[in-house]
Amino acid sequence: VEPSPTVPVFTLNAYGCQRRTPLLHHNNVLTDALLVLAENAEFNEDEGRSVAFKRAASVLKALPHTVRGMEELQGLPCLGGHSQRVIKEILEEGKSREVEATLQSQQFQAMKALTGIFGVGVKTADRWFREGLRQPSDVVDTGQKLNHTQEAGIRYYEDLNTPVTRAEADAIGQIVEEAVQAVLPGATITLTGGFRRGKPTGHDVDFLITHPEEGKEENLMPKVVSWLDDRGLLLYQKTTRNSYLEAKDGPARPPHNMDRFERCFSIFRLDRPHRRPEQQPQAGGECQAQVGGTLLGQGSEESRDWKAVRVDLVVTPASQFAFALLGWTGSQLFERELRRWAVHEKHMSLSSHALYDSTQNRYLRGSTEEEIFTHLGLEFVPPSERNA
Ligand code: DGT
Ligand code: MG
Repeated sequence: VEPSPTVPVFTLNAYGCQRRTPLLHHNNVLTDALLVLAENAEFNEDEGRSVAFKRAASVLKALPHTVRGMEELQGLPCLGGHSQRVIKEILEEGKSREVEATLQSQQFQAMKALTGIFGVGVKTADRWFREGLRQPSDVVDTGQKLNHTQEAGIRYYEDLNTPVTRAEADAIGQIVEEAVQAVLPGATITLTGGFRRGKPTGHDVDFLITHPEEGKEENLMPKVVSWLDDRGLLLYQKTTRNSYLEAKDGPARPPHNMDRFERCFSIFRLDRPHRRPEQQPQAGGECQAQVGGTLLGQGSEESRDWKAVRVDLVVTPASQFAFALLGWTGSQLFERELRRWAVHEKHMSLSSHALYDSTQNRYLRGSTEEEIFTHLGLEFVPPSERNA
């Protein structure tokens, strides 16, 4: 069908990393709906379907106008038949029956609540759902066997499901900065993840730690963690060593896109700022983390003067910093699209460590994100436009 001349035809590139996707866009009604279906597909372990809905939503996020009719979608990439049916129904009826039914479904609601527990993935949540569990309190009441991560996830459930604000992220940044300077002067920390893309809130706070002199960063993580732990600032932490030496398949091809940096998954105990100075605890005065008496339930809001916040710390050698920065800034879909572009369009393999060119059989250096985009033959996309 020829596009009618009165319809503004707007075209977009096919890969999310070729487009600029701002945080605020014009099609939230449509993208929210498609992302519900994407999440539901994830709960059903249908990754292909989930990615298809996410790609469709991402295209709508990059449009400079609000979509009002199906004819405006002509020529746009990544809009499969299912996504188009959902969009059409919303444009015509105001809502999609499939999306409404999903939101109302017991399975979706339970999976959302159960995967909302830190340390609980889709597989565990699904097993619990089949056993009749619907919410975190059911997990406690039925005495499910939990690992340490999940125990922390249950204990701090409410806090960890309350968005982290930018102010809280900055407060955590000051603490991490102090810790890093204390154990390795000259090391630097960089806020990445959603906050670097300009998001006002996040589910966690992501930091990269490096030192300009290659090698100086080795064994830094245990020292940073001890410094924080000694001051009672960590409610939970799990550190994984770097594992480049064990790698047999080269740094650009880590399995399952998991990277091999020294990494610490943690939960910080962040003091709430809205107290009078005389109520502040003495520095270092409280060494033990306060833990709620019962497993589930953190006491009333007023009784606590701190908040549990998820923080990811990653230590990277200087030579890999730009790759790590690009890899950790996200969005998740933007990252996925970058890797897909690299493989399918450039015969390259991109990770948070390196970029390998299979045509030239060599690694390509990159000391800035801009250089990496150039190697990939892509126009540079600033972090604030990577909200694919
Ligand atoms: P948020 O925290 O939900 O507000 O949103 P983001 O965008 O900060 O998402 P997050 O914190 O899950 O991850 C930040 C970025 O880091 C994400 O785009 C993908 C990347 N990332 C997460 N986990 C890993 C990992 O294990 N390895 C690598 N290489 N990248 C990861
Ligand atoms: Mg994050």
